[in-house]
Amino acid sequence: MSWGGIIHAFRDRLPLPANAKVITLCEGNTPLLPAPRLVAAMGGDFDLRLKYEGLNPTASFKDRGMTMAVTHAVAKGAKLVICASTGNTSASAYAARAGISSAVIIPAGKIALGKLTQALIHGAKLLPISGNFDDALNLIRQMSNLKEVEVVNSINPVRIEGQKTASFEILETLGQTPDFHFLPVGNAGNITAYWKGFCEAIPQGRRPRMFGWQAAGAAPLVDGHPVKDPQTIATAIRIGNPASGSGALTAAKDSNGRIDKVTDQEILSAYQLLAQTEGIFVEPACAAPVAGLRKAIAAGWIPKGSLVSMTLTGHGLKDPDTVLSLFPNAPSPIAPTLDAARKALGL
Ligand code: AN7
Repeated sequence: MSWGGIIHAFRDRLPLPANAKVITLCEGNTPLLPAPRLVAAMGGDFDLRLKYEGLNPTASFKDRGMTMAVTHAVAKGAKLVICASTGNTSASAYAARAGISSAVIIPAGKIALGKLTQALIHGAKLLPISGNFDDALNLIRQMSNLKEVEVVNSINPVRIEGQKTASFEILETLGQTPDFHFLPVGNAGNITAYWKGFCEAIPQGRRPRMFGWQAAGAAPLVDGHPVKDPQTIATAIRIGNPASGSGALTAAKDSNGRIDKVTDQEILSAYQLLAQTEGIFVEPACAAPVAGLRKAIAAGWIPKGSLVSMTLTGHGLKDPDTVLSLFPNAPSPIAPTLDAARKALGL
């Protein structure tokens, strides 16, 4: 049977207005890929499965929450949806699908190129601010009382409801409970959602230990206080005061997991290792849990034979500039001859 999106698949587990017209791009049902070469390269000895959320319609996990948020907004009669975003929040695509308007508040100059192009092509009104994501979210909170607009940030609880469906899919695909679940943490909506999903699907008994990863320059939950001027190459998680921070801390505490941090250098190294050992291209934020896994292996936290699942939240094509910064010297042209090709390839 063809896949009809997460609302269609999990309607009995999602709060929806009766008779709501479902706004969907058939998000969800993303692959859960084994990654033995990555584990071996890191010196581990366990089974790793990667939930590749970059294969959603707008190329990030945000689509799961946005089908819910825009379906609700349309049911309420909203004509304009608005959100603050580090770029992935896919409101513009779902608003276009619904035939309503969208506006996106973004930190000026700190949005990955691919994300900017998506918002532009879907016709969103872009409001760059001279500030960071936390400032954008503050502004959104002030706008949430305007009656003309529906706020579709993750402070909107139906977003979390949609995102929890990834946990359902992981459990269904595996047919068993992973020992650990790894994922990046920015505004902390996703880890909150995954934990909700695992708790709902497994009301009693063993659940995965949740290991969430922040970037070292933007690690308020690890450092124990908001970070005023968060800095990291992983722009998607450049967030100093996460709206769902308490949800992340609860997930870590209740699952006997942890929230930890990795440096930009560790992120960039894991980003390349994942691409080169497994053929999976992600944006830098998604490499935070990959770098975290390396740290966890080195620390001896992952027992031999464990089953580890990990969310790769967004596709690498979102952020071509980061790749180009790692490979600044494009090769110069050679003559189109066998000799020249052999020489260039060292054959
Ligand atoms: C690829 O787009 O916050 O911890 O506004 O795009 O749920 O915030 C993006 C977040 C991880 C962090 N990976 O998830 C936004 C935005 C990617 C992301 C996160 C984001 P949360």
